Amino acid sequence: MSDCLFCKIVAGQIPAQKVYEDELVLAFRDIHPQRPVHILVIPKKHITSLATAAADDAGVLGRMLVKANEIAVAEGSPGGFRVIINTGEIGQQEVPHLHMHIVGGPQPVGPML
Ligand code: D5M
Repeated sequence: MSDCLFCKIVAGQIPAQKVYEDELVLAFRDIHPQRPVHILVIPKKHITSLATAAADDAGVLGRMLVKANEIAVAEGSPGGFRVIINTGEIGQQEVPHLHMHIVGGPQPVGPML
């Protein structure tokens, strides 16, 4: 999608602090981190939200989850992390390109986000 912020990051038209990339997914640091570790993992193809994901998207959705621990450990959250996928208006999704937040880091424990 030409006017999608995260598609522009995938295309290299907007800079991002990339931390992981493969043929299906891209991970980069959130511009407004809520915790010491706050990474967004996105599908490279445009999927608007979890609500519009199709059965064909199972592979890329699985990749996002399977890579989460590796990314969290590499970014400094070896003791665990939280995964959040805000979806749609009720879910307070701001950017209409599916993304998974990984939040964690050396800070304590307690409600995150
Ligand atoms: O979260 C959308 C998230 O996207 C929010 O935490 C800020 C982040 N964001 C917005 N623009 C950028 C850029 N350019 N780089 C990195 N991170 C960005 P949501 O779940 O939609 O509320």
